[in-house]
Order: sequence, then structure tokens, then C-alpha cells
Amino acid sequence: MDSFASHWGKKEVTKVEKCRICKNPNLETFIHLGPLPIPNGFLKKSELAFHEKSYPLDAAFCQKCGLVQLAHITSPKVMFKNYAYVPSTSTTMVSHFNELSNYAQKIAGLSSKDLVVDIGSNDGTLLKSFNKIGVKTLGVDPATNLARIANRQGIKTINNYFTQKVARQIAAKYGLAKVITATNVVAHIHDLHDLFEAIKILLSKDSIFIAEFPYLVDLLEKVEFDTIYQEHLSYFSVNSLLKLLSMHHLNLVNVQRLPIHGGSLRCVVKVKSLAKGKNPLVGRPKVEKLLDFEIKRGLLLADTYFNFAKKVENVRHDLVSLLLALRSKNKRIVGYGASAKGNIITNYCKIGPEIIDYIVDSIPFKQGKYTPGMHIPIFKESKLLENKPDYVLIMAWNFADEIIEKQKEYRRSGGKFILTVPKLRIV
Ligand code: DWN
Repeated sequence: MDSFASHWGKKEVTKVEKCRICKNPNLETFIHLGPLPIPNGFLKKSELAFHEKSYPLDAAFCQKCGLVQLAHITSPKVMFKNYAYVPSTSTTMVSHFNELSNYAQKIAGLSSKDLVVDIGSNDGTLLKSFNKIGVKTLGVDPATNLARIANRQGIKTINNYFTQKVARQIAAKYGLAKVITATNVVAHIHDLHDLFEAIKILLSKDSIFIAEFPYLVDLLEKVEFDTIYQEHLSYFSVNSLLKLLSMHHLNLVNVQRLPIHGGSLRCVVKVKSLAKGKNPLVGRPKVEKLLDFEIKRGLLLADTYFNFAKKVENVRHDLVSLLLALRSKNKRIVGYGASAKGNIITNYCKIGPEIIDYIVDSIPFKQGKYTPGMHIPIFKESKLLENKPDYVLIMAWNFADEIIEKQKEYRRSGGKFILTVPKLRIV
């Protein structure tokens, strides 16, 4: 039985006894947001009457390797078997993935004989961009509903978790990958050592692994506490990532900050001891620069995280006060984007249907359902102009520009948007 199955079995929650990267047993928990329902646990009306499980949600800091990580982890089976996150519904995401595939082609020199493997390939949106370039692609994703969508669209997808066992099966059947991608999935995986050994099985000396994940500095600086939830097990800095890669003889050859998802890192990784000069990859100065930046920002100090926890309390207080003040003036407020982070905000701040009348969302799977915990009804986006509420709390702030542009008619009619990141404001 591989490490994945042996770890979980029937358990739904496990306390993290030691750091996921360096095995340090002295993790310092700095924030308690839960217990809360899992943030993608949308409910049908018929399910509202039943007991809804909540799961621990607390984050800890490892002084030894710098990794910020959840102090309890919830079984992937609870979270990912039928998954509600679909990037293809956002033009921001589609254009981001097109840029990523072009970037990968440029630095890896992809041709039609090359294989690209996407870990956590979701509905195949990223692999579609690679297909346009004309390379062979293969997705791996544990969400049965999403793998089915991808396969139906001709994006070959293995419906499973990406483990060493699956990597060996892929290598035997399809050969090694020229590029492996993992966008917003590395932070979701508990056994990072199994993950990187599995990645190495598929990497040749000329291959590259490109990972994108939210950047810890952005989370701290913009108080993006609503991105701390049961799906996100790790919150990476360059410092903690380097510690992890060095344990697997992997090199971080380039890193860049991206604005996507409230601030992310794009990391280019290669197998160590590569022939010099073979790849036009930018050198490591960017890595060193970000490492220095992180030290200056206090990312190696526990106090930084305890101070962050105090800022989160302030955000909760200020947001709830604003919403209650608007309601006291009989203003109607709705939400926009039934996102995982939105469900953290509503559950942590106890913002229910008595404050937010409903939420509009573009994803058909979510429309007609209710949010986990607070049970706020979700409708199609068209309800906004039909109903014309006074205020819209954007709960998918990472797509605020796209949403405000899409709803300029609502704004022209006098509607106002409430944004929480990077600071609480009405636009
Ligand atoms: O890591 C993850 C991030 C990348 O995405 C996943 N674990 C889960 C997921 O988090 P999320 O649910 O907060 O994802 P989104 O994509 O930020 O959620 C956006 C929500 O907003 C979706 O439900 C779709 C909706 N939306 C909309 O209604 N109209 C989005 C856009 C752009 C729109 O125009």
C-alpha cells in the first residue's frame, strides 16, 4: 500500500505532530480559525437539515525550516472526491494558463514529441493551452467529476492522486515528461517528500518542473487569511521551498512573483548537476533576492505570525462592523463569487443570510446550492442586475477586476462593491 493510502485509511482528521518538510516536532500554532466546514462543501437544499461536519482550522510555524502549515489536516477524500473549483470559468485564469504554457515552451524548447504532465490538472484548462502548442499532454487529478470533464474534452487525464506509484506507471506507459506543471496543488499535498520523489521519476536531466502556489509574503502583507483553509496544507516561502528541494537534490533555477490568486510564486525546478549552458534559464539572483527579502520581512520570526493573527482579528472586526452599519441603514448586501475563501470569511466572521441576502456565482455546479456553514443561497450572476442590491461584497477578490468589469452596468446603476484585500474599502 503506498504512503498515501497507508496514511489515511478511514481517518478524516490527523494532528500534524511534526513539520511536513524537516520533521521538527516543535511547531508553533499562531492562529485558530476553526473548526469550520470544508470551504468547498456546498449543500443542496435537501442537505441543509442534516448535521454538517466542521474540521479543525489552525496554522503553525516551523522555526527550523520556515514552513507555515496547518496544525491539523483533513483527509483529501473528504475534500477532493467531487471538487467544485473550476478555473475555466475565469478569463483571468484562462489567459494566465496561456501565458504559463508559452513561458514553459520558451524555457523548455517544447516540440510535438514532448510530453507535458500537469499534476492536479482539474478540468484540463492548462493542458488545453499546451495542446494548442502541439505537445503531448497528460493530466492527473483525484477529482472524479473534473477528470471526467477533462477526458470528455479529449484531455487525457488519470483520475488519481499523483504519487510515486502513479509516476512509475506514467513513465512506463508514456515515457518521461519534458515539462511537469503543478498550479495550486503543491500546497494541497501532505506528503511532499513522496511528491518530489514522484516528480523526479518523471524528470529527465533536460526536463523542468514548474510549480505555482500562493506566496506567504503576500498572504501576510495583505492579510489574506481567507486563503488559510483545510485544502491548503502548506504556505510556502522561498526559504522553506529551498529546504524541501535540497532534500531531493533539486535546484530552484528561477522564481518570479505573480499577481494571480492574491500573489503567487512561479518556481522553475530542475534536477541538480545539470550540464551548464544547456538551458536559457535565468540564473539564481532572483532566488537570492527573495531570500533576503523574506528575512527582512521577518518570515523567520514567530512574532511575525502572532502579529498576523492580531491583524486578522482587526479585519474581522472592521468587516463585520461595516456590514452591520450598512444593514442598520436598511441597505441590501449580496456576495459575489461563492469561493472557498468567501466561505472562510462568512464562517469565520459569522456572516450569514441575515447580513448577506445571497451570493451570485458563474459556476453552474454551485448555482441553486447553499454555502457550507452559513447556508447562504447561491444564484446565477444575472440576479445581480435583476435585483440591484445596494452593495456587493466581492468574495473572490482575486478576480475583482474581472468581476467589476463584467458588472459595469450594475455599477452604472449606482451599485457599489466592497473589497477586503489588500484593505477594506468600498469602490
Ligand atoms: O487553491 C485553490 C484556489 C486556486 O482556487 C483551490 N484550493 C480552490 C480555489 O479557491 P476558490 O474557490 O476561492 O477559487 P476561486 O477561483 O478564486 O473562486 C472564484 C469563484 O468566483 C468561483 O466560484 C467562480 C466565481 N466567479 C464568478 O462568479 N464570476 C469568478 C469569476 C471570475 C466571475 O466572473
